[in-house]
Amino acid sequence: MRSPDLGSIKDISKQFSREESLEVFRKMSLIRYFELQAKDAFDAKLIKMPIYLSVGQEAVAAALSTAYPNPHIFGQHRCHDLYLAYGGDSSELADELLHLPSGCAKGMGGSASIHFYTDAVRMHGHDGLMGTQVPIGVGYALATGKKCLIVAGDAASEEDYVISAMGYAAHKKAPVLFVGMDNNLSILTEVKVRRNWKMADLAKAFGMSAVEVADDPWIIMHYARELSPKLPAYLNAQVVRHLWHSGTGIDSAPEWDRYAMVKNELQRLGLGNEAEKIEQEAKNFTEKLWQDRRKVQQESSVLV
Ligand SMILES: Cc1ncc(C[n+]2csc(CCOP(=O)(O)OP(=O)(O)O)c2C)c(N)n1
Ligand SMILES: [Mg+2]
Repeated sequence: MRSPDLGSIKDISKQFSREESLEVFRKMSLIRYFELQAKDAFDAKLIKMPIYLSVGQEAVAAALSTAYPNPHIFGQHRCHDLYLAYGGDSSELADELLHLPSGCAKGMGGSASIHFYTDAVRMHGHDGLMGTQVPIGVGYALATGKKCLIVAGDAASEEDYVISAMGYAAHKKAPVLFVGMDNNLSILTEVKVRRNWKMADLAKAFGMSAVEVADDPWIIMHYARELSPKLPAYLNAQVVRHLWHSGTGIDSAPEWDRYAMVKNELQRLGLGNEAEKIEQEAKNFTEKLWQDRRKVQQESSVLV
């Protein structure tokens, strides 16, 4: 069953410092407003490749980057959220989407295949085939012994090679936190049409610790910390995709808007003014960033 309250714990937000709560909201705001600017650029036909936006799904990446720091990251096609939350360069992501050679994948990867690898942010690019990041990430974790974060959508998780890789990771104790970014959709097909089992149950059957919760960032932080010493482990997060699978359209009102809910909660915690300031800063920052990068694109020859 889907619910914005799934797995909620009363007053969980009060267990986190004011700095952590505001840090998560800062990252959510960066993602939300960066993505809305990317949407504008796409609508203005400045982006010629398919785009997979994270609008609505911001909270999980923001919370993970705070509570599960510095992993090797293996994401999939919808991954602007992970990239921005973990500190990927926002200018290089805008350039990537605008096909500029200064993009994080030299303008050749586009939205689905962003790659950003530095000592601080270790995000491995995706090849566009659903779920391949899972066996690749498991192999990486086992070969290097390094802590990994592997994120897969509710549909990608159904691929046979994903399930077998998870079973192997459990057997060999790979240092991986698996996160199911579960927006209930494979393009337009809901989970209940596709299967009668849950990823968290499957992970448990393999012997992993596993939870299924909604995308409340305080809950995600709580479980990310609880699961970290027990890797491999699995966290299924119910999220809401506000825009089309690919592109910028809207089919219907979202099931919930976690961004607005987090703002309300910050108000309840007495952090309303700080939150407003953070939101305004994110709006200003991303607007200026995209204006600048669009100008660079205009002056280049990439769209000729
Ligand atoms: C192996 C493979 N099969 C089909 C596709 C086409 N395809 C791309 S994304 C997608 C749905 C992905 O759903 P999910 O993993 O839940 O991620 P979401 O887009 O919902 O974030 C499909 C069917 C593909 N890219 N790769
Ligand atoms: Mg999905």
